[in-house]
Amino acid sequence: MTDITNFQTVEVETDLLILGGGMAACGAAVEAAYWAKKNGLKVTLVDKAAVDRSGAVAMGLSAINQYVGLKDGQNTIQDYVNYVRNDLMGITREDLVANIARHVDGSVHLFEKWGLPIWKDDKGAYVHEGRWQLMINGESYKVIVAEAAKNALGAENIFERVFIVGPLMDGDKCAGALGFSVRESKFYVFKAKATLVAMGGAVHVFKPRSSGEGLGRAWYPPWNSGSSAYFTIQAGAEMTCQEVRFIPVRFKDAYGPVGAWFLLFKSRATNAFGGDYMQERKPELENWAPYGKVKPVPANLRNYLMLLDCAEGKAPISMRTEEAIQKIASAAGDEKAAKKKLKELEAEAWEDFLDMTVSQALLWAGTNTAPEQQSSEIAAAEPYFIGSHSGASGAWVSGPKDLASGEYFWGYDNMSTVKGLFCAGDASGASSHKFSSGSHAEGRIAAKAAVRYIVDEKPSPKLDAAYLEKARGMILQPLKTYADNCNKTTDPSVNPNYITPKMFMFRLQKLMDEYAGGVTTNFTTSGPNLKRALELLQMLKEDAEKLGAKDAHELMRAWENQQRMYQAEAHVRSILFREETRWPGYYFRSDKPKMDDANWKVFVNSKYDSKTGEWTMRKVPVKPLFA
Ligand code: SFD
Ligand code: AMP
Repeated sequence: MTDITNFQTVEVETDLLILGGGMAACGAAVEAAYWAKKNGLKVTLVDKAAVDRSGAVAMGLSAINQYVGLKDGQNTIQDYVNYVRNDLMGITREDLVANIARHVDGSVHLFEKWGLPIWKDDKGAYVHEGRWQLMINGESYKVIVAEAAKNALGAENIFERVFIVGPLMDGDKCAGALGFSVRESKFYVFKAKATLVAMGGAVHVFKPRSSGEGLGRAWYPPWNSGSSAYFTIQAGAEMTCQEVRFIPVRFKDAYGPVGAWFLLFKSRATNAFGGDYMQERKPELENWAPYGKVKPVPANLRNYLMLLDCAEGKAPISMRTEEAIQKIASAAGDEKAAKKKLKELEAEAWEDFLDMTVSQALLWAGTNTAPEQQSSEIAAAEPYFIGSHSGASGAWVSGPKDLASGEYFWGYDNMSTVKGLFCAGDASGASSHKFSSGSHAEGRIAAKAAVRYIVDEKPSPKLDAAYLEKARGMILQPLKTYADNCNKTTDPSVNPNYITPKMFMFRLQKLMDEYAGGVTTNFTTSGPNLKRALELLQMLKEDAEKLGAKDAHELMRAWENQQRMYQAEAHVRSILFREETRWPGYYFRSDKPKMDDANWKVFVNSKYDSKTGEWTMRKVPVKPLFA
C-alpha cells in the first residue's frame, strides 16, 4: 500500500515539453533539439514507459506504411491525398495530410541512416509491400528511432516511467502537465512554455475479443489508454473525428497483420464455402459511391463486405496463405526454382509476424499452422482510437500557412485550439494514414512549430499554488481512498467503498460493447442505444471519484481508465451527432443506415468545458485542397 503523505512534489521547468516517447515524440525530439539549440531553449520529454520499447512500435514492425517516393517521382503529394481522402470516405483535412506527405520520406531516409534495414531489390531499390508501403527488418525499429531521440535530447532531459495525467493550465493557455512516477513516490509538475502531446491512441475502451489471461492481447498496445485524448479534451481543445474509430481485420486471436498477405503476396480471403467476398459482394459497393468505386476499396468497406458474409453465417473467413504461396512459387520457374522460392516465402511469412506480432508466430506454432499448406483464420478486431492509422480521431489542429486557410489555419502548424498545446501522431485528428513514419514526420513538424511559437510569442506561464495543491490531491486521491478503506473487507479487491481500476474498466468496456457498437452487436448501434450509453457513462463518471489504488501502478491504471472514459464519451457523442452511416465496417447506425453526403460531408468537432462538464458539437466544412 502506498502512503500519499510520503509523496514528494517535483517541479520541472522547461521550454518545450514533449509528452510521450513513441514515434511522434521521437520525431519531435530530434527536430526540437536542433531548433532549441539555435535558440538556447530547453526541451524535456516524458514517457510513461522506457523510450526504447514504448508505444505501438514496442514489438517492432515489418513495414513502413507511408513512403511517398517523391524524389524518385514514384508518386505525388496529390496522389497520397487522394488515397487518404478516398479511404476515409471523403472526410479528411487534406492540408494536414499533404504537409505530412511532403516530409515523410525525410523521416524514412533518417531511419535508414540510423541503421534500420529496409528491404532492397537486386537493383538497390526499396522493396514495396504495396504502393505506399516498404518492407523492413523492423524488430529493432523502435530502439533505433529512440536512440536518435535520446542522443538528440540527452538523458538528463528525459523522464521515463512518469505517467502524465492531464494538463497544467494557466487560464486558457496550456502551461505544461501533471503526472506521477510509477516507480517512486513522486508527484510531477512540468511547467512549460509549449507542450506537445504525443501519447498515442486508445485501446481497451471497448471490450476486447480476448478474455481471461489473454485480456491484454489486443492489436494496438493496451498501454495506449487515451492519454492524448484526455489531455486535449481536459485542456478545452476542440476535437475532431471522434466517431472515426478503426477496426482492423487481423489474423484471428493473435492479431497478426494482413497487409503483407493482401499486398505483397496478393492473397485472397475467402469464406467457409470458398467464396471471395470482395468479388461476390461487389454490387454492394455501389451503395457507398463514390467511395465504394475507388481503388483500393476503402478499408472500412473491405471490412463491411466481410462482415456481411459473417452475418449470413459464412464465417469463418480465411486468408488463403497456401494458395498465395503456391501461386508465387510456381511462377518462379522450374521445379527447383519453385522449391527455392517456396522456402523463401515461408521464411518471409514467419518473419512478417516475428518482426511485429511475435504472439501470432507463437499461435501459428502452437496450432501447427504451416502457411504454405493451410489457410489461416482472419477476423475483425474490436474498435480502436488511432488517428495515425485508418481511424481519424484526435485534436483539431492548425494546418500549414501555405496549404491551409480560413477555419484550418491559426498560426502554428499542429497547434490545437488551445494556445501553446501542440499535437502529433495519434493525438492529432483528421489526418489518417501517417502510420509510424508519418507520425515521426508529424512530430518533427509540430516540434519545429512549437519552438517557433516559443520564440515568437515568448509565453511566460504563471502557476497558482492553490490550483496545484488541489490537482495533486485529486490525482493521488485513489491511493487515499484505498488506504482509508481496504481493511474494511476481508478481500481488498471487493469493497463497497471503492471500485478497483480493473472492475471500472470492465464496466466501461461492457457498456461500450453493448450500446456503442462493439463486437457483441457486430459494430451496430443506434440513437437510443447511444443515449443509453451516455446515461451509463454519466453514472460511471460519478463512480470514478471512488476509484481505489493500492500502489503507484494501480494509480496509473485508475487514471488510464478515466482517460478511456473521456475518449468513450467523445466517441458516443460524435456518433450520435452524425446522423448517417458513413463508415460501415467500422460502425453501423441502424437507425440512419445510409450515407448522406448532402448533409454530412463535414467534420464533426466537439469541445468539452471542464468547468461546467458540458460538451458542444459542431459541423465544420470539408475543403478539398486538390480538385
Ligand atoms: O501494418 C504516455 N503501425 C504501423 N505503422 C507502420 O508504419 N507500419 C506497420 O507495419 C504498422 N502496423 C502496426 C502498427 C502498430 C501496431 C501496434 C502494430 C502494427 C501491431 C502503426 C504505428 O505504430 C503508429 O501509427 C505510430 O506508432 C503512432 O505514433 P504515436 O507517436 O502517435 O504513438 P506511439 O508510437 O504508440 O507512442 C505513444 C507514446 O506515448 C506514451 N504514453 N507517456 C506518458 N504519459 C502517458 N499517460 C502516456 N500514455 C502513453 C507511450 O509510452 C509511448 O511512448 S500494421 O499492422 O498496421
Ligand atoms: P495492415 O497490415 O492491414 O495494417 O496493412 C498495412 C497497409 O496495407 C495499410 O496501409 C493498409 O491500409 C494497407 N492494406 C491492407 N490490406 C489492404 C488491401 N486489401 N487493399 C489495399 N490496401 C491494403
